[in-house]
Amino acid sequence: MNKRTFHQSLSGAAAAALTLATFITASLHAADKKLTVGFAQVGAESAWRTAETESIKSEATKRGVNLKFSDAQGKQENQIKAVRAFIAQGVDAIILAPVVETGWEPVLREAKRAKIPVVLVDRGIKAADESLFATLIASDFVAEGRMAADWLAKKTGGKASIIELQGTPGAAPAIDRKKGFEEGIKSHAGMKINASQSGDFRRSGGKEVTEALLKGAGANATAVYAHNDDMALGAIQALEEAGKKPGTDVVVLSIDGVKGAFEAMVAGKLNCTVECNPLLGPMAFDAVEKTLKGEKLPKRTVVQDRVFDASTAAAELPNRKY
Ligand code: GYE
Repeated sequence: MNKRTFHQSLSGAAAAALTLATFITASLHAADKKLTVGFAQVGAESAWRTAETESIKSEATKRGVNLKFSDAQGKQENQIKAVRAFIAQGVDAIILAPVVETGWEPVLREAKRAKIPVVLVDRGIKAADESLFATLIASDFVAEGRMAADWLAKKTGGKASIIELQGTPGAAPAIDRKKGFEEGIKSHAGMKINASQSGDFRRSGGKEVTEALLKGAGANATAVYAHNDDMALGAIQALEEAGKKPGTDVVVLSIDGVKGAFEAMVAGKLNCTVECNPLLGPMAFDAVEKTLKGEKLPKRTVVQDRVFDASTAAAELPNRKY
C-alpha cells in the first residue's frame, strides 16, 4: 500500500466510524425518546377519582412519560375538546376515562385516523366499532351491583325498603350498578327500591338527594344503596340530620372502598362497601406501551373487586391504599 492509498483507506474508515457513531446516537435517542401521553380525565367528583388521577400521574412519572393531563369538570364536551387537542399536539397515545357511555365515535375516529391509540380506563363506552379503542381496563359494575344486593339481602333477611343514590346519568358505572343491584334483589319479594335519584357521584349530591327523598318516597327507608362511597357519606349526614341512626336504623351500603368508607364503617355508620380499584396507572401504561409496540391487547381487562363490611373494617383500614 502506498502512502496515498493508506491515507485514503484511513479516511474511509474514519467516515465509516462516523456514520456508525451517528447511527448509534440516533438509535439510542429513539429508544430514549420520551413518550407523550394525553390523559382525558372526568373531573374530581369523588375520592375514587382523585385516587385514579394520582395513580396515573405517579405511574407516568415513574416511567418517564411526558403526561398531558386534562380535567373535564364532569363534562363530555370538555373531554372531547381535550382529546382533539391531544390529537392536534400529536401525542403518542391517549388514555380516556369516558364520563358517559355514548357519543364518542366521531372523536375516536379522528384519533384512529391520526394513528393515535386510545386506551379506555375505568368506564366503558357504547360503540359499534370496537377498533376505535385499543382496550378497556375497568371493573365489572354489574357484578358490583349484584354483590351489593346479595350482601343486603343477607343482612336484612330479604326485607328492605331502599333509597338508591345513582351515579352520573349516562355513566357506565351508574347504569350497570343499577342493573346489577336490581337483578340481585329481584328474587326477594320483600326488597324494593322506593326512591331512586342521581347524586352525581358527589358527597353533596348524596346529601341533598337523601334529604329530599326522606321527605317523600323514601320516608320509610330501611336501607340506602349508593353507587359510590362519597354519596353514601353524604347520605349518612342527611340521615343524622333527620334524626336517624345510619348503620343501625338504616343500613347504608355503597361501592368503591375508599378510606373514608372504611372510617365510616369503623364508626358504625356505614355497613358495607364493595371495592372498585382505582389504581389503574400501572395497567394503563402497560397497555399503552404494548399497543405502541404493535402487540394485540384483549378488548377488555376486568379488574377484580371484593366486598368489605363493618365486621372487618378496623382490621382492613391500615391496609387501604386509597
Ligand atoms: O365509582 C365513582 C367515580 O368510574 C368507577 O366514578 C368510576 C366511578 C367511581 O366518581 O366514585
